Amino acid sequence: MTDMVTYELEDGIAVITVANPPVNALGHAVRKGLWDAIDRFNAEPEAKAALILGAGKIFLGGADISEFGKPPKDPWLPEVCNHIEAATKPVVCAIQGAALGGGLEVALGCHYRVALKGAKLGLPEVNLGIIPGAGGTQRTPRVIGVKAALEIIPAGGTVSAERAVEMGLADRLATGDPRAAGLAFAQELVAEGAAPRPVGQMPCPDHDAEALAEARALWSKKNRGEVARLASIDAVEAATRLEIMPGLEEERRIFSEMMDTPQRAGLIHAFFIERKTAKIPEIAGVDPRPVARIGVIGGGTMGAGIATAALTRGLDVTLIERDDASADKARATIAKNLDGAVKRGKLGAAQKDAILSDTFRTATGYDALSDSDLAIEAVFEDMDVKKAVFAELDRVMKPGAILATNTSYLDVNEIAASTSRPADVIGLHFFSPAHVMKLLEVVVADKTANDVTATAFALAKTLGKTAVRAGVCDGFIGNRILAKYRAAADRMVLQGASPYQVDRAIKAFGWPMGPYEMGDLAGLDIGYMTRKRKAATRDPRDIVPSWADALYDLGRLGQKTGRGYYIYEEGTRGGKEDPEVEELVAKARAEAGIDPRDFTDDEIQRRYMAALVNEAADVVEEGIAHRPLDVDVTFLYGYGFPRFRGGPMHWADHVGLAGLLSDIEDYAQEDDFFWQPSALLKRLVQDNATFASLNDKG
Ligand code: T1G
Repeated sequence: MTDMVTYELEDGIAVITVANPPVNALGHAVRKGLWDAIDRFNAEPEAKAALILGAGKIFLGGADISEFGKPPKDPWLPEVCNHIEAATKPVVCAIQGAALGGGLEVALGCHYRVALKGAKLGLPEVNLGIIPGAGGTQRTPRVIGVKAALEIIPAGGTVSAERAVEMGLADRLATGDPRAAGLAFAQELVAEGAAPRPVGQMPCPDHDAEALAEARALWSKKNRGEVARLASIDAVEAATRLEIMPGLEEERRIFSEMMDTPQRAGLIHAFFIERKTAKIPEIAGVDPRPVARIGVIGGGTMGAGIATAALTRGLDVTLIERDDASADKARATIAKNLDGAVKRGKLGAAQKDAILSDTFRTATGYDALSDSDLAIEAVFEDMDVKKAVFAELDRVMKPGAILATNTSYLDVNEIAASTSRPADVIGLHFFSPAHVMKLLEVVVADKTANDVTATAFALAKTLGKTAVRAGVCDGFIGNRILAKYRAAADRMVLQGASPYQVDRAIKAFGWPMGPYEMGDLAGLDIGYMTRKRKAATRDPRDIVPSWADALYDLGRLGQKTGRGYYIYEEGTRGGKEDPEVEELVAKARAEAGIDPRDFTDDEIQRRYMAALVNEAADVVEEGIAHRPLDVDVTFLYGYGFPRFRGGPMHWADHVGLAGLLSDIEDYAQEDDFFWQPSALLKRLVQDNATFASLNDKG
């Protein structure tokens, strides 16, 4: 055994416990320990059955992802599972908290399984760009059938302990201590003379052609572009025609194929970086201020969304509106949001009622916030309006309370300076809908105290969001970069690409929408207002998409008016291309004296991404984003960047920074105003370095 796997005999049961905090990952030492423990169990006549346990809050969290990409060391996990299964006496496991990936595969190598209430059992491998590689695709369908296995494996999903027992994935449901539950079950099995029940020896599951076809159809559309989900279906199908050993070989073949894909690298990068954004020096070891009661100022879409996010996570919310009618409207919006959470199974109906009667209230006077721990305003995006709100907050809120703004671009330093307590002021930039989108940009102003920043990150965790630290600039991280690649798209349209071709090419790259569909969704008035706001300081060499202003003048604001770049008809999904838009673009080209040229989809993707990465490099260079990984997380969680590509900076490393820089230098030949190669990008190329090399920055 190793010190990560202990073996003790208790009343004839060999209790084998894995202890590898924090998640009992099945690293080499654990695998070796399990292998040796089973050898000892087989050789020990006093041991009539074995019980495998995971110490701490979860059973086994899966293979050790940090070992991926390194040469695997014997014994491999599939062999450990086979070794457990081949034990000469019954092996039981007790699952608390989670049995995920290899963790569930170890459980399936056992002969019997008891699941503790609250435990999650699942095979999330496809979320990492691989497939279950230790028997999961072969044993799961043998135990629960192909249809049920396809409910879990290509989805990378989990099932509850109750559902696992219903499906037959676990034999028993228990409560309390996993060791006691496991021992009781093991003793029962010994008493009834139960024999080992190797899953691998169960017959091949029926070839459910319909379920396989349905799964293939579903996963060809969902998570578009990801290969592992479809490959996992092939592995499940193999179980219907191959005995266990050839089936395990086929699974290993497909697993190894997936391990070599850039998607695996991208998805694992995404897995690790989402846990790193909170690891920044300024809050290391800093205690957050307690936040139990918050105030929200403004009950529009954003304010109501923020209030909903806080309420569903147990916070007490007082929402301030200017009058009773607006307050009632906000309450109705929040009630509707809560209904959605109930429908999605995220909230119980009784919880919703309790929220609306107990922890949520509205008021029309700021004095109602006198005992709030934090207030966040989501009022009209105008500096004077914001300053007036902050003056009131400054007047009424208790010492130590935090004053936050949800502004998406205004200068948080200027807002802070308008109060008597700039150290307590911070930006909390939510993304709409605020109760759904995971990203929260924590905008740290010059005078923001570190414990206020720490409180913002703690609040994000409470709200189930992923926080990214951002510095103060126009648009912070995401919107500043968005403005750049959005402008690159407009330049391509002016040069000859159709907006519709741009959208198609960008969706083919893996984005959920192209820039023009996105504009129609968000509302073309937003872009119009931004252009007007920047008009006074616009460089004369810059271009303005006059066709976009024309659409605004025509009242074509996108989906909300039934027409924008696309025509939206009742009852039809998506929009239809609009020849009138093409005419507006042609007019703009003529006015600019441009003879339109063709673009390939590849060039559209390259230019769009080059603009994104180049601006992102500046954002990192200026310290607006702490590291490239913070840009990756921003785009994965706030802008729908395809997760299998790991984030824009990971993608840039993958395609090669030198090639990107060379493209940008070529583009600069035609337009050295818009295309200015980032100093950081040039430095990295010169040093033959990558963005990843900057991610370990403390
Ligand atoms: N390997 C290595 N490190 C892991 C890990 C893993 N499997 N899971 C978590 N960590 C780290 C994580 O990075 C963080 O590190 C710390 O543990 C706490 O994590 C052959 C090949 C288990 C539900 O996909 O879903 O098995 O930031 O904050 O909220 O078929 O972690 O502290 O330095 O998330 O309590 C399949 C992934 C692997 C499970 C616990 N398994 N992990 O949540 O803690 S592939 C997974 C989770 C596989 C086999 C294949 C969650 C959790 P740090 P945490 P948590």
